[in-house]
Amino acid sequence: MAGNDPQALDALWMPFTANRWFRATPRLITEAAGVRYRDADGRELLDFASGLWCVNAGHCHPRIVEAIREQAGKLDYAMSFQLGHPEAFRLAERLAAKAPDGLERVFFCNSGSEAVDTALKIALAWHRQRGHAGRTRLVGRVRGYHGVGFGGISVGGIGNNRRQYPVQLPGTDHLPHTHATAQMGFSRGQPEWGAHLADALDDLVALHGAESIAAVIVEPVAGSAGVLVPPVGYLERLRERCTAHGILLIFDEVITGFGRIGHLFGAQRFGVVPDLICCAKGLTNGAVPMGAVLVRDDLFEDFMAGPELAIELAHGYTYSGHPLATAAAHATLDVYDDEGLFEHARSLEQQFEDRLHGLKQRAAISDIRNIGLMGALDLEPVPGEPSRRGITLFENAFAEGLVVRTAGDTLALCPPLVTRPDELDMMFDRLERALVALP
Ligand code: PXG
Ligand code: PLP
Repeated sequence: MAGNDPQALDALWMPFTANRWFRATPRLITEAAGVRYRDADGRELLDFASGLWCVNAGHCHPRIVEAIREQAGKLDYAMSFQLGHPEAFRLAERLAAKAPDGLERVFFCNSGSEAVDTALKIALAWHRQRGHAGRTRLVGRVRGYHGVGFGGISVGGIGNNRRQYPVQLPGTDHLPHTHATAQMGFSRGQPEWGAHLADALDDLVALHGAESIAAVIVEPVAGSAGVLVPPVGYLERLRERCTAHGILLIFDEVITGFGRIGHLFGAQRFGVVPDLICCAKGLTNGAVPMGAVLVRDDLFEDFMAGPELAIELAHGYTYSGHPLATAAAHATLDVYDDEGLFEHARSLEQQFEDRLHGLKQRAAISDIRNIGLMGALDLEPVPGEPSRRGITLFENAFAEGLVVRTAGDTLALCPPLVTRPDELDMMFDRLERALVALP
């Protein structure tokens, strides 16, 4: 009978997982601390995926754990519409103070997908508010990942995530992605080639008219599609073309935020300021779900023009600025600052790059890419069996005591920012053994 067998794995429909494969060889994690997991068999595993790109300060950081505990006993929940609690306001102030200049308003939600939905809605509503109701088109990018809401998959550019859902947002377009192995294979950091790909926005403008386009959304570094690093000058050019056409630029920094590439936001690393930033994941170190959208101050001000008692933006979540998430975020930001984790991430970058590119001869690898503490490699697929090598690598790595993230035949690596140099070497040593054992 359902519910009585403690070993039963039947009822849970797992997200983005081959459910039958998992049930055949279940891997269950029961504890974690720092850069390590412990599984149900008591084995220790190094986490080379930072959870899913979110546990930047390491698992179960004592200060974050304590902050959540304390908050849970003090204020569990307060109405998020028409009431507030002080710590959410203080968190917004902290984020605004650290964000690129001008991004001074913060809207809270519970995930990256919700952050994307929120940003797209703000973009549409802002143009309408300004009398440009015809600006309805939303532009994403091929191979972009923006979560799994209908908005996010519509501007997203990963075919597998869209194909099953025949009804999506109308009026979306996609810029080309920036990856070209012939021009940038095995590049370290930003490739030199490809800035001109941003000019594809001009083609969309020529086709539809700038007056029909509301926003462009891109990840500064595409994460889920396998760490596609922006070419030198590309983001600058995209910023410049958006400004010229009156189109809002949204950076989806759900992965690139909170130190993953050595700064609070990718915007700061690349020196390019968008009009809105989506973030989540590392905001709370993955300990409690939370997302946020940072918005240019004058956009917010434009919404404040109507009647005093009218709701300016008809949008919000039951759990916007949830007290537990807020407490986790404050403690996480404290840890990033007090432990100097973004500086530490920058200090690890060279070792990470050298070891990553040192894998080239270890297996049939067609490309390797990296920036900050994000890296990826593409395995040559087994002919006729896509994903076979990727899955086998995941299993081999697990057997070696290492958790990695594979998607298809692409391996993505992102160590927690707290990883020590000797631990990073240990992660790569285990990965090398897992690669050498591939078919
Ligand atoms: N935008 C970006 C850029 C993301 O990377 C989302 C939005 C959605 O966030 P939520 O919190 O709704 O999942 C993401 C999430 C992977 C992987 O291994 C990446 C994500 C999530 C899970 C796995 O590539 N990115
Ligand atoms: N569905 C129903 C029936 C609801 O009442 C609500 C919120 O009140 C939602 C969905 C949205 O939930 P959330 O605010 O947690 O996103």
